[in-house]
Amino acid sequence: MNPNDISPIIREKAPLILAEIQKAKNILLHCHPSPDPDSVCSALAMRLALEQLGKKAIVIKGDSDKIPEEFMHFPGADTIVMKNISEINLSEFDLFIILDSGSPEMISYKAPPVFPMPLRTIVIDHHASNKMYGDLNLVDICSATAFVLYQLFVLWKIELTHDISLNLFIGLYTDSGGLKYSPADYRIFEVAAVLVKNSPDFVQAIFKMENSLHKEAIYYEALALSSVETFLGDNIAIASVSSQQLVAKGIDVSFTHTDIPNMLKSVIGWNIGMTIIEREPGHIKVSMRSRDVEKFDVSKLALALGGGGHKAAAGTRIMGVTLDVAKKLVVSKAKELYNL
Ligand SMILES: [Mn+2]
Repeated sequence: MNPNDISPIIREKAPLILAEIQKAKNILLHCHPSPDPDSVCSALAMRLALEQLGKKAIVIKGDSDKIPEEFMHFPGADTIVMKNISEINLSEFDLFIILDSGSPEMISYKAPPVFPMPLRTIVIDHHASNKMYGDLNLVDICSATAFVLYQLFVLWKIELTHDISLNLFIGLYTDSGGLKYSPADYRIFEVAAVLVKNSPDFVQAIFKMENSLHKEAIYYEALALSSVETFLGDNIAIASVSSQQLVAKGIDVSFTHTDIPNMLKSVIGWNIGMTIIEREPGHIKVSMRSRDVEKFDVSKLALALGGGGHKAAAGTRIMGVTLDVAKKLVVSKAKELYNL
């Protein structure tokens, strides 16, 4: 990547973040609830970079019961500490680098930490909806947190080892939908080229991740796809699954993170694809994808419902209501927001 192509905001914040790191002794990193590869790989790559800077850092698993099995081959995944933020002693740390998390609920929705926290906090993210809640915030709206980290590491002169490169590549590749989601540009291909040169086993790593499905994931897809309903002149397609249905089929909620909203929005005329999943009674997770980000910016809908995300991909949680009530709420908000 040509040094001139590094984002101005990253160039501006890189020395400030490095100064905070140099002051710190023990650094905390986390995976966000329902972690995706960008969350896990960014945390792992940052931990390795911090080690090069002579710092002690740990990655905690966060809210999820466990890290998905298909992520456990990411370099360093075996070092993830199986704790949530409420289960660790924060006074043992002097810096918390919060990656890929637009709001405190993305650190933990079970027990969102209160800001300002007793330790220094740095937020590094790529979501437009980021609430800038850290002591220091670096938010560059781009393809992946891994892409922001790559630029920081170049500026900090971190050696892009195999393990750092593979983690960054997996984060960038997955969060950009295979280097194609908006706002993809030529820079991510240049960065991807450098990263895979340093980690030629990327093909096997991506294969392992994409081909480690459990049968429950397929059973879930069947349930979700057979539930599809359309609303507001077919503009919105919703797949919804209740916790009772999940339990009856023996499907753990960890199997509900699939690409159903994307599949739905790929249908001509279905401008927003959505899943509304009752993870457990009173806990509804909504994931949305848009096929027309100008007319149907889903980050607005997610924000109106207490969540956040990007124009093309966003989500929220709705607590304390039934699946039907949540569905009606989402549809009525969409009707209002998009004048349908
Ligand atoms: Mn991300």
